[in-house]
Amino acid sequence: IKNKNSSKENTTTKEFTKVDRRDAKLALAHIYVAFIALLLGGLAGLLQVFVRSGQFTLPAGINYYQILTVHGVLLGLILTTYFILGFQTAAISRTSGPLSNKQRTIGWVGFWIMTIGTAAAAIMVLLNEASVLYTFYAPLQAHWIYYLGLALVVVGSWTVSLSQGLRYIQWRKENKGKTSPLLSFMVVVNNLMWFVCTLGVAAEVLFQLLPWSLGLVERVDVLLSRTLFWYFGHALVYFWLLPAYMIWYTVLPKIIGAKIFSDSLARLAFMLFLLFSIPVGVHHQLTEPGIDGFWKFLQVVLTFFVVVPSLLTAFSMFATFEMRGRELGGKGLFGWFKKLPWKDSRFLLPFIGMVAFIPGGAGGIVNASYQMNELIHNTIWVTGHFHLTVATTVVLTYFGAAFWLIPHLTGRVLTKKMNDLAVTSGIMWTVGMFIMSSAMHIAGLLGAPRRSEYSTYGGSEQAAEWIPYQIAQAVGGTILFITILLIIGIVINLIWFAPKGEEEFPLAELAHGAEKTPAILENFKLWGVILVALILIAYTFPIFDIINNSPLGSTGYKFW
Ligand code: HAS
Ligand code: CU
Repeated sequence: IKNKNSSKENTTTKEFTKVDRRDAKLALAHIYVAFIALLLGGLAGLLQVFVRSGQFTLPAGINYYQILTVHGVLLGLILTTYFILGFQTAAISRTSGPLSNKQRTIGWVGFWIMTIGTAAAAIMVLLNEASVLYTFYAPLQAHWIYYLGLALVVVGSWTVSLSQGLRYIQWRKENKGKTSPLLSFMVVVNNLMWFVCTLGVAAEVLFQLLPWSLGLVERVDVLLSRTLFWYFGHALVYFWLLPAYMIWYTVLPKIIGAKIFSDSLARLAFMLFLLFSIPVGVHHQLTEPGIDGFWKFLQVVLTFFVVVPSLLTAFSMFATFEMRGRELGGKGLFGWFKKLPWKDSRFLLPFIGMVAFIPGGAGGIVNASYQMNELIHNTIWVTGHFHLTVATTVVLTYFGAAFWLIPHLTGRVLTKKMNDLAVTSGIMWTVGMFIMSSAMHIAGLLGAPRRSEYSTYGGSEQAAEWIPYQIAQAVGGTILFITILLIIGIVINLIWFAPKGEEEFPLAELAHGAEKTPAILENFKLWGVILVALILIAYTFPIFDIINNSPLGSTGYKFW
């Protein structure tokens, strides 16, 4: 019987449940690179915690800052960007439909530009010509090929995003007046945010770092370069987070047998991220001289705005879980909690990620509060913060998704045995990260610096206090590395050895009776104008001031 009241406008007319083999290849290529980066970046992390424990010295003249660069670049930039673009390609193909040949070719061109850039940057780091960490702060100066390589990664990522955007535009042309598929919409918002924020780092690399490292100019304006970097850098962390939110909003409800709580709320949250992710970068520069207090204040206020969509997300996820648990007969205040599918790795890993985001997000609010930032800035507390946010919330969600996405793309299935191993990996990750990240937070409050090699600081009493926490970090880090090996094992199974079959790309429907999505949420022109206005308000004066009041700038330094 047809339900006359079902809100047809809100549902996609066509379902693309069967994977398109050619799109699957493109998505998988990205995911392979992501997991290679996980293995190598994880190994670098293991070496780092060993060095910082004071019990180990790196062999063969390898330098601590070299492996720290490998770790940050491979995990923070390469693993994330490749996984995101691979996942998004699959998501677009699943919700808007298979890419056209032209769109797919654009995707492949982007993939190869990124990969050539990654290889170029990696070679420079391995040659010890670029031990400048993933933030590549001037006046530390790397070999120009390192900067060029990272620039190619950015240009390649634009190209891959373009192929996704073109498919979305095609959908909208073919389905005039209809609300676009939620997941496709989210992909496009994330790509737009990425494009606008990467303009900052592209300008930094192109106009400042490349001419300077090539010797065309002698000096670089350090404050300007850092400001352009953080214009990009804060939105970067949301570029990592939004794919996790895509999975929370559209995939998790399906896995637990529920529907999407509200399409409009999810779209609104994404639009708010688009608006407020960029004009907040100065909260990474609160201790820097040369930016007027008023602009720091304004960007701190905007930072508190960008917390709102995360709180919206927390609320609607909680509501989805509770409603489903009660539907299954959960009684009392917390009875519903027991009804959730705890043994399903596709649910458990992202769920642990959500729980980790409660202290992770709270730590972010501490960081953004000017007075408290004075205490924690440049301490290892910050490292603890981002190991909860990106290295737990985000990557546990990615892992949970990889366990259905990879077999979906390779035409295999996640067996019960692999699922159980995946659950174990989630628990081990939680234990390892809890130990490591708690130790980092506490040591940070005791004043331990971040980004620094082991040192007793000439036998100082304060530094002696940090050592037990550094040993705890080594214990946590070791558990994490063992977990990475287990995860790589599962991934290898899913690529080559799991039984053939059809693993679904789980995608929830909208709850019945949900309100119609207001068309204004898809009005990219309107939001674009507001976005540009916010960026101009938050950045014009500070950048004008910086350029006008800058001293000569700095020559390059190579300390390693
Ligand atoms: Fe951050 C530094 C502020 C979020 C990553 N951050 C960093 C760095 C990284 C990073 C990598 O203002 C270091 C960069 C560097 O190398 O220097 N951060 C924030 C704020 C937020 C925030 C206000 N950060 C993130 C996310 C990241 C990330 C997300 C990666 C993915 N961060 C800062 C600041 C600094 C900083 C300063 C500079 C510090 C300095 O001085 O250097 C907010 O977006 C957080 C909002 C989130 C919440 C939590 C909502 C909770 C949810 C969970 C729902 C759970 C459910 C389950 C439903 C308020 C959504 C519940 C079930 C149960 C049973 C309980
Ligand atoms: Cu930030």
